[in-house]
Amino acid sequence: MMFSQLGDKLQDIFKDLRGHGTISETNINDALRQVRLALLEADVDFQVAKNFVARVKEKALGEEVLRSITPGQQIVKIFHEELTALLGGDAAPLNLGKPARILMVGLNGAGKTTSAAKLARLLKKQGHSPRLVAMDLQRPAAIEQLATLGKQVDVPVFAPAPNEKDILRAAAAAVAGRGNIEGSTGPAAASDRGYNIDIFDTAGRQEIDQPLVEELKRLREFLQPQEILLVADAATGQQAVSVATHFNDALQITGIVLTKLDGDARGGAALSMREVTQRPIKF
Ligand SMILES: Nc1nc2c(ncn2[C@@H]2O[C@H](COP(=O)(O)OP(=O)(O)O)[C@@H](O)[C@H]2O)c(=O)[nH]1
Ligand SMILES: [Mg+2]
Repeated sequence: MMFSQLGDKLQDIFKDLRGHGTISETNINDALRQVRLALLEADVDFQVAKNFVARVKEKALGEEVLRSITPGQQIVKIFHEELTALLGGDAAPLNLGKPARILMVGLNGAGKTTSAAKLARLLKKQGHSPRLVAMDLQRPAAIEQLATLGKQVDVPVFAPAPNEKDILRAAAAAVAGRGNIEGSTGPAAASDRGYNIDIFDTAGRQEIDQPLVEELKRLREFLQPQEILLVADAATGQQAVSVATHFNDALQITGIVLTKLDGDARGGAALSMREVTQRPIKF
């Protein structure tokens, strides 16, 4: 679904190419130009699209391809291989080594809180015992939101003490189990309660700024999470590259979660973010 429009366009271009018994450099250049346009229309970053086309061209112009009996098909095959590589092949699994901690990061409204709850539901379905940890201390409503979602997916939620503004103190309390776990009667360490995965929902910003980066870096340092997932709205479009680059440089993310694919996103953000971070799309 993510690439349905792009997929249709590419199919048309490929059909054209396959139809040629002999193939010239002009045919290839025509096709490549169309592919580049299709990628740009799908909101793929300009440089990412350019590099992709250059890679395909280099391979496609190889002697063996042009002299083969079915040059069109050979070229289509190269396209497929490079597209698969661009998309990162199969979905990468989560690293759930101990202590299994997953840090959700991203801009405001990207879908961190929603994705945290969705991920908790998925892990629970797979037989794990996840816990949601509210680490967005910017807005009291954010903790409420996570608590509500936690109830919906039937996963316990750790809420920091009211008015807590110190992220490390909140994180320490969460890890030690001090604080209000929704639906529980008293404090205890997470492991004692049988939770084996903690999902940390963090605060975002409208734009990446230094205080946000510093807060997340401290949290990362303290928690040493196995997974740092950048949550990004699939409709981010051309902003995707700078968002992904900034977060990855600051935090060395381990994967990307794309949200709102049900909307009118053109999907190109996914390709761009994967390419510039070299990190897999995990969800
Ligand atoms: N349609 C759609 N809406 C989503 C999705 N994920 C999040 N949202 C909505 O986007 C808004 C922001 O999500 P939220 O999880 O609060 O973002 P956060 O600020 O990153 O925590 C909320 O209204 C969500 O319901 C999604 O996959 N599809
Ligand atoms: Mg949130």
